[in-house]
Amino acid sequence: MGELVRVEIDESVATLRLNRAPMNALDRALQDDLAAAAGQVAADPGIRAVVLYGGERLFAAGADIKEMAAASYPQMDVASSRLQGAFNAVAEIGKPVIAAVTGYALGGGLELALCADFRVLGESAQVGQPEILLGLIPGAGGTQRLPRLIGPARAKDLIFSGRFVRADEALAVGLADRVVPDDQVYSTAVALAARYAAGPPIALAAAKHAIDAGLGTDLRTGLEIERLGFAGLFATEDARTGMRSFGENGPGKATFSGR
Ligand code: CO8
Repeated sequence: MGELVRVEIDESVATLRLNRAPMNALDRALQDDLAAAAGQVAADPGIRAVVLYGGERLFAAGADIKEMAAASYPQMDVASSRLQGAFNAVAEIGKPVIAAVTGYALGGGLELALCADFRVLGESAQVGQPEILLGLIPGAGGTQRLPRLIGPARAKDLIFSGRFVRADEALAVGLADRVVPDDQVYSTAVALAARYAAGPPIALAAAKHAIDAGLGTDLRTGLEIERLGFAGLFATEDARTGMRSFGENGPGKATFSGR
């Protein structure tokens, strides 16, 4: 597997660790490694939750501006499609995914964190979509995933201004789910991941799919996605186990096999 995104597995939690000093700039090679790593953790039934991590110093400073600067329109048409494909592979991992954000998450770095289900930020983290300062707009999901998360007006403020947002503001607008001391970012994210990892994986995948696919559609279609997912779980051993355990031992005592 690639050196620019390491897959580190500890029991049922996998960490996708960005590893491109000094800024984890998301060049083409890192994007390819990211897509491969997302595919690996998605396909491995032993992995039940995932942490995205850029290391103790920073999450990622965005696309590699130096690589991007020379691109023509036709080249960027292909390159932006490849980057969105890699990010979509992360967003579509059918397991709980938590971004552990220290330092900067900017541009494509923030857009990668937006592909996670939750974001844990360190107290000195700063996030933003500074593409406008380059004469650009976000190209890896920022104009779509950010307004869905924090609302259109707040997203427009960040995208129009390019300003950096500190952790307390990120928490207030729902861009961060938890803010913790910098040295506890990774351990907090792993603990959160481990908690979700104990749940029934097929039901977790169905819940994530129903929410994410439902948000992209109208209410009636979303409700139908939910209904089909709900009914489908009656084909799983975990649903039998969960409901039987409730009858025998009360709520929240079941151990799930993942079948
Ligand atoms: N790309 C390439 N190199 C970078 C990047 C980057 N995104 N960010 C920093 N660097 C480089 C700097 O040029 C510098 O290199 P050198 O040492 O050779 O001069 C080195 O990293 C250290 O950077 P600084 O000296 O600037 O460090 P500071 O601590 O002063 O500042 C910042 C750190 C705040 C992160 C600052 O470097 C910065 O603002 N970086 C740019 C952030 C940015 O604009 N990100 C958005 C990029 S565009 C994007 O992500 C679009 C995504 C979709 C595109 C789809 C295309 C495929």
